[in-house]
Amino acid sequence: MAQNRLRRLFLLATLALVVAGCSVIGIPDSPLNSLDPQGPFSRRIDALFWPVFWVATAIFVLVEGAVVIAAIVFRDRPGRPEPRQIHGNNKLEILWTVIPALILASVAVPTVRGVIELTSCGVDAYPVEIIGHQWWFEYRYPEEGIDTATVLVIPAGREVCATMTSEDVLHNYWIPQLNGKRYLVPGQETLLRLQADEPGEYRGQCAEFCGLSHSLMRAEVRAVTEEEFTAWIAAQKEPAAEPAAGTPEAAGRDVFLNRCTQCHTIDPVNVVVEEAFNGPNLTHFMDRGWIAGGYLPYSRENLARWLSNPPDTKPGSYMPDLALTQVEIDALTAYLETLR
Ligand code: HEC
Ligand SMILES: [Cu+2]
Repeated sequence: MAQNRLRRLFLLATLALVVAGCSVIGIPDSPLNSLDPQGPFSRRIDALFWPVFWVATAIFVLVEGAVVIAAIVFRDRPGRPEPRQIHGNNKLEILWTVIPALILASVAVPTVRGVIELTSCGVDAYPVEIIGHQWWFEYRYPEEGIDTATVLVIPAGREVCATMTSEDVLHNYWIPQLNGKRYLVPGQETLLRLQADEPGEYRGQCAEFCGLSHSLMRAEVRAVTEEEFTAWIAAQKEPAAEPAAGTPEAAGRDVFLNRCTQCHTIDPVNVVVEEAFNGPNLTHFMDRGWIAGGYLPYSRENLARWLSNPPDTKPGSYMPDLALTQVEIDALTAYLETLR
């Protein structure tokens, strides 16, 4: 008796957990809601998902209902004769082969059409490149020569065509409100169409397990108006401002020159030769509002935490603990904050 009650409680608790996992709506730090489309490509998926979901639900209710009714109506009772057997009834066998085949075909046609539509970009789409790294996303704007990270800035209302690849292992780019997920494959190129109806911030997450800090590999698409986009492009093309001699910012630039140039570019201070474990381009670091692949929001405390021991904050991070002193961290912070 007590054991039964315990088992029931355990089942209920498990169910509650599962359901809680699905309810991302309204929880501040989990805006990965694929049931809230904010652009034509996610809407295309949504428009396929709901009819299929309701057809599947109707079939489930019909089939399970028939099983339950059959089990109750035809259950064994003392003295009851065996119910009529229908095994080998050709008419029935054909019927329940043809009906599911028709249902599957009617789902398959729009699905295949949708897959084809979602995997080739429109001719006028704005081109960007997305490169996966353990554990951050790099973005390049080939028409502009811009190289940035974590936050992909796009013009709202316009299609963006991302050509994606990976520097190391499999990653997967997923902005639930804008499109489904798509792999980033080393040595191959995949395409992803992105479009947001309205300006806004759309959060994302690497959706393929890619090592220790996979869950901390986040992304964001920031859709802006056409005017803001033009201004953003112009600002990104500007080199970083040179700090005046003798200021804390200048001291920070010197620490950067001594300790960081192996992995990070700040135009016009240095240029890193492309290698496997480079870090993000820091020329306009402050524009992103995030640190370390969109995992920590920007704040002085978080930057100090990051610089003092990156792998402690983000397990396995390829930015090593450089044993920086507090003085160096303060100087770096002053300098990095000028990189807008
Ligand atoms: C051996 C290579 C390496 C060195 C040296 C290095 N970094 Fe990094 N850095 C990285 C990598 C890789 C990342 C991305 C880590 C991640 O998100 O998982 C990173 C991330 C960062 C970020 C976060 C950037 C963003 O947009 O998310 C900052 C800031 C940063 N590094 C500053 C520095 C500074 C300052 C120094 C010098 C004191 C430095 N790094 C030295 C490899 C390096
Ligand atoms: Cu990943």
